[in-house]
Amino acid sequence: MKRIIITGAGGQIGIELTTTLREIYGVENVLPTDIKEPTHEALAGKPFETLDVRDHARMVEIVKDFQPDTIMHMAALLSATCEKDPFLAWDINMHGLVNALEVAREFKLKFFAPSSIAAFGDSTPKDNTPQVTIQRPNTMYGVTKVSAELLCDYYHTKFGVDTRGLRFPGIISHVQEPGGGTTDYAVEIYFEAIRNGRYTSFIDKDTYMDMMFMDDAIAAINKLMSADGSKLKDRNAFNVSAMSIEPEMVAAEIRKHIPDFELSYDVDPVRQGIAGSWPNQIDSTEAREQWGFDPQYDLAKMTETMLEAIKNK
Ligand code: AKB
Repeated sequence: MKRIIITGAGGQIGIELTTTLREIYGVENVLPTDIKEPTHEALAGKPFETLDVRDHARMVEIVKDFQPDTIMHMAALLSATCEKDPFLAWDINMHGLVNALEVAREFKLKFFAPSSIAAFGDSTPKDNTPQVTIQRPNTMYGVTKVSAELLCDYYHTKFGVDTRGLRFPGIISHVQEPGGGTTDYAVEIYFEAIRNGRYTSFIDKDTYMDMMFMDDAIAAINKLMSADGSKLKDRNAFNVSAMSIEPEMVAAEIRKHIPDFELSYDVDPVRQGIAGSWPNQIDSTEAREQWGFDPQYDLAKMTETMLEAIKNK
């Protein structure tokens, strides 16, 4: 039986990860934690602990009490938020990660942490971006993500911690809207399409970025975590993506359901700059070959699912 602690469980991925893992392993075997008390109905009223991931002593206390075999470290600030306060970003993203890795080492826990397409930079090949390639990001978020990938590999080779990780693209979901990310436009556009029939994008047309529907992201985490470790050539920083899209493509797909949907632009130079430094399309071959990554949602299926779910909220 698995027992899993999740940090940053109140975030966009954390909420749905908690729900899915609880369905698989039972409510009492999955402990969500977050710096803030839960507000989302999926977490409210069930076992939960507040945790600032920078507080190592508190993390140890929770682990000693809950006795998990796995820690999933989801707590991090996203790209645009990191640029607003780079020092705080380093503190939360790196200090939190080291604490979680240390706990995994001390208590022999299996470990998961997400990386991001932000771990690439301007000098990375933009198309069909390989898993192993030039990584010189020029954002604080990207710097913390490359450092995290390296640190997770280090804890595996040096201390034998079973660290695993995925380089996520933008994750699209209807359960919880994300906050502070560059790919957030691709979530907001669906909510605004249903609420107002129009959307003003902060990301410019023809800006291609990788994306994935939440169900595929959660399935990918579970698949990687249950893969036979002896068969994995890599542990961390697997490229995973289901589609490469730009705003006009999303709008065209939405118009198949809402014909008079209007898309306009008011480009945010900070987030546009970040998007421009990321790949257009990453290559997920290693994930497919090493542990069977197999996303089920393309843009059409994702759009239909998003609009239907938001309409029924
Ligand atoms: C962001 O936009 O910051 C995130 C990411 C791609 O890591 N969604």
